[in-house]
Amino acid sequence: MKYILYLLLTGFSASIFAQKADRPNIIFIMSDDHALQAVSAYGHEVSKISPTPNIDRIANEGIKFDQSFVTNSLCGPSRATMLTGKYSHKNGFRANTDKFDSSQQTWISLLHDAGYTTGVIGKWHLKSTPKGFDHWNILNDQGEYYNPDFISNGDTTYVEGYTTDLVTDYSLDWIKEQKDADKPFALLIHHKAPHRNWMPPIRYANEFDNVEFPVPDNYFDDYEGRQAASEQEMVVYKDAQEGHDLKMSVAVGSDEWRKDIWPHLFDRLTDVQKEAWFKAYRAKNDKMNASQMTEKEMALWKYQRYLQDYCATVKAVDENVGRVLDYLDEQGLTENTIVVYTSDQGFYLGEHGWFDKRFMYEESFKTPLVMRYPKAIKAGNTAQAMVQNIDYGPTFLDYAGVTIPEDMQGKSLKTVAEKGKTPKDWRKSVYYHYYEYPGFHMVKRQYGVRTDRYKLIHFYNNIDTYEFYDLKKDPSEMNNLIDAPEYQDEIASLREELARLMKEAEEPPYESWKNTDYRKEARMRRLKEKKM
Ligand code: SGN
Ligand code: CA
Repeated sequence: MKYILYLLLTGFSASIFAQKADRPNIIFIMSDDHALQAVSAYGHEVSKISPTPNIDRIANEGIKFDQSFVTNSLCGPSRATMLTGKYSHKNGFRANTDKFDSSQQTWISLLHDAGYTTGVIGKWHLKSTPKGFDHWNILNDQGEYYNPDFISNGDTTYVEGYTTDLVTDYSLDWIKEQKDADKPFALLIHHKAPHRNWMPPIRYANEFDNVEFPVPDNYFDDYEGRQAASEQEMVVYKDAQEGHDLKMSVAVGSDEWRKDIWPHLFDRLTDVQKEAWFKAYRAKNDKMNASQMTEKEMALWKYQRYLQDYCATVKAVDENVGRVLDYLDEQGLTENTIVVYTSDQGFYLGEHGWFDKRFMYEESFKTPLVMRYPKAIKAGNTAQAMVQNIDYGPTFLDYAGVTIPEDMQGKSLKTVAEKGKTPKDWRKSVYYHYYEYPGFHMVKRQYGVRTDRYKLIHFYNNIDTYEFYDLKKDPSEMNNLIDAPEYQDEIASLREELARLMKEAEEPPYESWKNTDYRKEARMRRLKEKKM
């Protein structure tokens, strides 16, 4: 008896408590398509008009990664990469048409096996059912901004409300259930916003009506010397739908939207929500319809409307990040919880005239990444090490004291996060590969390498062009210098570096994927599933 009491008072109880105290909780907040130009911690012009004080809090109380990249700038592929710590060709999810094999190893399932309680709430977009999670409550496919369907354990529930708020409500409820448990927890909070079609909550629908967003210098880019860039379909003033995307009404006095090929999304609003929506947009739409704009003026007007709506959805994301941080403070959980904020990729806010992502150019290749862990990470640091979304899994495993499997291709960010400095043996370049062509926005297939200063991209499949940029002299990537005599040595060494990276990543031979038909593969898969 005495012995049992002794065990209880010392070793046994201590080991349980030590276990929980030694292993941090993890809250991974990811939004969808959040450009770092719209995170004020990064200091860009847009975010000066539309600040994100709560996301900045994570940066100020932790570390901000200035050189944070994705491996494939698209939703599903990025999520699969994050979960597995592997490039798309290794985790099998190359394009949004793919289906994630969720029986494969993920950092979440490893943490689960190691005694963590795990959950995911919000956008999933990987087609297969989440595995390795004690709790999952996910949006249907892309998810809806208003009154979304949530799917949990096979049951679909229609929930009234604004999705960014709901995802947070559910997340806080779940954290509440975990906070006093003996086990640490890991929660993925995945927002739909600020993904297209940028529908703000009513409370912010007029938030940016009276400001002027600065127009990027290359908004009217002519794409000279860049064939792939000239053949996409993601120009704000050409390809954004006037109804669906820009919420423009047909005429003065009418609330009816112009072109919207997906009207079911707006139709989800209740009559009360619709009335409030029309009230918010009517006057500004009437003003637009009453004015006589030239083509150029209209293109600029569309840019303002795009940014107004985009930033209004961001404001709600930021506000909801604040709710999570406040809750951690209230519950005394801040100290022992790692909080990460990131996006599944970057996004164009009018640079090159665009919305959307996919290209290996900086705006969509980069993604915001801030991380806080008061126990181990000093406040206020900024990292210049090149990091990628393959690194997140290894980082969380490292912090949880779980062995990082050999086949994870990323590196733990623990040392970078804690020292702020780039370790001497850190990677000197990053590899990128985008596959989804043909597809939405018709961005060509491409792969490439980026060092701290240079970038080489090969566009392939139905095109065969190379682009080379000197990012120091040309940060907006307007001058393709692939034929410039003074850069030929640099280009040759970048080609070598690219080959080395592809070998290291165990990318199969070029000929084996150059012409893969991803859409056909998806059709075959669906057919097979139907037969089963
Ligand atoms: C939807 C969007 C596209 C977007 C893809 C992929 N159209 O199809 O603009 O590129 O998703 O985005 S929408 O009007 O239906 O929103 S991703 O983030 O899921 O990869
Ligand atoms: Ca996305």
